[in-house]
Amino acid sequence: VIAQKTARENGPKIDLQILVYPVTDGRMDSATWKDETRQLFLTSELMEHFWRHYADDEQLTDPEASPLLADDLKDLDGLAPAVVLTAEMDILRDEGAAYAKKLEEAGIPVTYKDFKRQIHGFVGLAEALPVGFEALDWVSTRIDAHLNSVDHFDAVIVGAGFSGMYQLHRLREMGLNVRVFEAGTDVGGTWYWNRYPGARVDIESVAYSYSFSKELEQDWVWSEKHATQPELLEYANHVADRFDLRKDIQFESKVASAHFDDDMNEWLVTLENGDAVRARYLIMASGVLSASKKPDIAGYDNFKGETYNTGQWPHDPVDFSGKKVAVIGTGSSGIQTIPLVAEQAEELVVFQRTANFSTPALNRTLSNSEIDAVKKNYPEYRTECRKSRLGAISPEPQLDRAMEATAEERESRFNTGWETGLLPSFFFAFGDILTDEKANEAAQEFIRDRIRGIVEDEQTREDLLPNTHPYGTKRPCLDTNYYETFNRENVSLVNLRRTPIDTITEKGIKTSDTEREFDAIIFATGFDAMTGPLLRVDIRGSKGQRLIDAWVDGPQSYLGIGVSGFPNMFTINGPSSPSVLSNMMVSIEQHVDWIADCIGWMNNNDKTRIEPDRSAELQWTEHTAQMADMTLYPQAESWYVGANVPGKPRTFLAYVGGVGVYREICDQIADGGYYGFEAS
Ligand code: NA7
Repeated sequence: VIAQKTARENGPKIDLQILVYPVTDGRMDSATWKDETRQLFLTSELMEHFWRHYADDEQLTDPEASPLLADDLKDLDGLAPAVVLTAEMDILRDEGAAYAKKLEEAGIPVTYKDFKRQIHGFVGLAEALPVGFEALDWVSTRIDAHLNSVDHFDAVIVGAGFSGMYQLHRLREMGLNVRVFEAGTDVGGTWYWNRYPGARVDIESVAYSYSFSKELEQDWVWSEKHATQPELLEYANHVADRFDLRKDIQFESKVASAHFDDDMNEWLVTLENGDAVRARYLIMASGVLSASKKPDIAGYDNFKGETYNTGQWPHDPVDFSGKKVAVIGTGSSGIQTIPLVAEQAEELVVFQRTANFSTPALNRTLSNSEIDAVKKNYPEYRTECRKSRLGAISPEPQLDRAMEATAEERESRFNTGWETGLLPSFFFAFGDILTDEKANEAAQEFIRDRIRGIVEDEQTREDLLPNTHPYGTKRPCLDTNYYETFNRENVSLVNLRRTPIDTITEKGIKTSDTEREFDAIIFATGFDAMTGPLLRVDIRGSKGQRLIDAWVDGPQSYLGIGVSGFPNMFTINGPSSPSVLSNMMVSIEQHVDWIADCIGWMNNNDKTRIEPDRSAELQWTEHTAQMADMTLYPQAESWYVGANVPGKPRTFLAYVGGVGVYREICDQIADGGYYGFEAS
């Protein structure tokens, strides 16, 4: 009544009205008023006694006693936003709900909550009925949200790598108001952080590029078969300039938490510096290999010399000339950087825990005629990539079984694979390399033979032979002179399976047999893949549930896009989507387009909340695991299963069914009205 009256009579400004099971209607005839089962604590008889104390018959229906009966709310200027709370088992429930509705219809911002199974007075009985505290929390959150009013966006995107950049572009084209938060000082994601010497993409550049803009596709010229990190970063910058993306990206802004607000159906996103915004949609474009892993090596902090992490390389070039350098780790990052560091350093010692399969990248500059040929056929080329298994179509995949071919045929195909210098060569040589142990063993032996033919020192050669896991079940690598580098005088290998690291010391690295001194140590020890970038943000979904708790036994997700209990959150390339098993650009574009279409559908259908239903999520999670179990992937201690992070639950983190099949499934789900999602 006071809120109305001040608005009507230009009285003091009321900022927010908080109505706790309010009395709004002197007619005393609502359904809950008359309901026998609700005569608890506050009965109709007692309430009528109160009414009569204040008002005579005529005053009962005066809006200054019964605010519900005012008929000028729409015309009132400056009526305060309202927070309305009712108790379900209260005789006043209906009139409180009716008033909330009336305010809303008059265009006043209202948050309304009916506390189920509660009686009148429950908030004041918090000591006896703890749900009262919940109600107090709810009210204080509402007050907080009102006082600390923050900027509102339709969507917040976390990360300005290739996925966040394109997602921003798509949503902005739809007319949405979007804010991107990026920890780095500029765009590029993976290619912004991984600046180590030798960093390159290992999918052909013409395929690892955006397809959404025909003009971009035609204008940009890739100089090499596999672009270097500087060229990829230049491409990211070009795209940011071309589509004027930076104006909606806030750099040096690391997201600390994202909490879902069930009443408003929106996310409160808070940065590490405490700044916050609200958004209807939260899109995690935070990458899959972006949470750099502090290696689990004793004495990590002891070393007094220079340390580098390939995943967080300095922006200024590092000069290793005349230095004694150690590299720990022989995954893609280590294998790419070792040959270049070896050329500079006085001495390089490589610490290898697991010998990995690597084949030559045979990188080269692209000729004009090659580039023209691709550009002429780009539409067909992109279509084929999207339909394929890996999102890349060179060389042509063969489907027959390796062990049904003659030994000569196998040798010939593997040989071609070795000589094409493309990552999928060995996967594509036969149809069963990743499903049949013997087929895989044949590929392994071929590669081991090649290594034997390159490495001169007998012990080093033996140590470099990968024999702990099937080919491809740890991410295979493409290299330039990796094995040849071990023939250099200044390079040596330490096999940590024979002489494990005891500790890092002030001066170097102590293995079980000796201590070596270094000027610099390069850690190429990998990432907390797939789930790390999501779980490093304090994400809390509906009813405050933490993502880290929901995923305590491993990630569960529907399509790798959404998580039950975390409404309006989308994960680009999330766990149980093809993601890391594919050409990331193809998968990124597919997810971004799907998410944009879904948000468009929500808006067109007046829906404000969407999340996967739990059964659809469980089915997809099980399907993902079953598909992986049909392959050799689970046999390796790889980051694909989380084995590289101590304590991480072991689950296969990607969808092996292929990007073409996966896209078809996602499209069918969307066409079927977002089957498996609950939208309201
Ligand atoms: P990876 O592929 O995870 O490689 C990390 C390497 O570091 C790998 O050889 C690990 O040996 C080694 N490592 C990790 N921890 C240790 C400790 N504590 N001691 C010794 N060695 C260790 O990461 P990358 O950055 O190379 O590549 C990641 C992906 O980026 C790559 O697959 C591409 O998709 C792009 P391990 O094999 O665990 O025995």
